[in-house]
Amino acid sequence: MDFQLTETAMTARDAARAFAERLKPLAGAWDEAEAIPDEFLREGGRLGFFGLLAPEEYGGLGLDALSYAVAMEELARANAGYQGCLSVHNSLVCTAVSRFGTPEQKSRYLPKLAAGELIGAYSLSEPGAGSDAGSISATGVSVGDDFKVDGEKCWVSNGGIAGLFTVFVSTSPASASRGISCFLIEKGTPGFTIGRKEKKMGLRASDTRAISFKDCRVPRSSLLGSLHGGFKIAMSLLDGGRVGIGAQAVGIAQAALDEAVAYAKARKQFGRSISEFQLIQAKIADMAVGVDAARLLVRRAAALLARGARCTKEASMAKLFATTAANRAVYDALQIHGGNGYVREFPVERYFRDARAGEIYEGTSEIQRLIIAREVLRGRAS
Ligand code: COS
Repeated sequence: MDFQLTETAMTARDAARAFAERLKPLAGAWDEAEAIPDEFLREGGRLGFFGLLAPEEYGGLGLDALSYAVAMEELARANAGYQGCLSVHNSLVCTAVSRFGTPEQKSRYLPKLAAGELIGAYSLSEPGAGSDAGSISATGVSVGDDFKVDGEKCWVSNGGIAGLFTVFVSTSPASASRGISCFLIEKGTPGFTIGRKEKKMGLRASDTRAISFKDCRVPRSSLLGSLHGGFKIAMSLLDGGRVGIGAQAVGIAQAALDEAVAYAKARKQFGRSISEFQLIQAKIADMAVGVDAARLLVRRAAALLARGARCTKEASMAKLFATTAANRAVYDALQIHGGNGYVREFPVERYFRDARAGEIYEGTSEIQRLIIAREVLRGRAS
């Protein structure tokens, strides 16, 4: 494995870092407001951040997965709520359309997605189908030239700001996960309702909704990929999505480490800086090891993805390790801050809340372990 970043990855990192410097001071206010101001969604679009993975011929930047992961880490280090919005849009929606879309679907959606004029959302989970994603009960029934979609979906990141949703429904309930199909459904389609906004613990700037469909007619042309082929689309997209969540965790962990180091050097107790105390140093050392190891696992999975190789095991390893390391890092960073870590004046309180989602969404840590164990037992080599 080459540990040197490519020119493209370094350019992506520097561009993301420059934008991140503007996003960082705004993160606390957006967390309080539980929203990203429209002007910053537009600005992200203008700068290309909504088209990171979309092919150049459709107006995107066509970044490889490694350069993308490096950019995602920088953005999450500054403002994880904003990065969470970009991660879902790029990894789960732009990639869905570019990999599985028909030429018509690509030309209809990708230029707008890449420009950030259309924001994407991914809708798989249901109130009764979380970890067991194959058990979804929303249905799509063929009626003439259309499909009639009915059912409830939840935990839809970007739900309140998206214009295009990848919606997974059962088109053959008797076939369970082998009877799931994916439809591209536009906001405003009659019978499609955007529901309540979730009051989340962290990543609060990112807009998460429940959505529902009642007698919602969508044309056959909105089917993404093959009929009943949706589960594999959902799973293979999540491989890439999990690399994005791993990168998010690395960014949050790095931010927590940065704050912990600065605070430990500045804070004086017992007549000296607390950074001189070995119990503080042990925490800083553990955080630094966690950040570096997580970054390496994320970049390995991203490098595999960039080569077009299947990276199910490596993506799950990266997500599992990075989100665990991030939660440990934010815990220690908060502890180093003492009482000041427990109030909103200092950003570690937000990092603590933001990091928690990583062990839950796009597959819990328990599901990542299950996936890793299955892949290892099947003898899939890295
Ligand atoms: N890429 C491509 N295909 C995949 C795949 C992947 N990463 N993972 C599974 N598949 C395929 C399998 O090869 C299998 O294909 P065949 O029908 O040809 O045999 C099919 O999909 C079914 O796979 P499997 O039998 O492993 O499915 P399970 O129902 O046992 O579920 C888990 C597997 C638990 C891993 C899956 O449900 C999962 O990831 N759950 C978590 C869902 C999640 O992350 N939700 C959050 C959504 S975003 S908030």
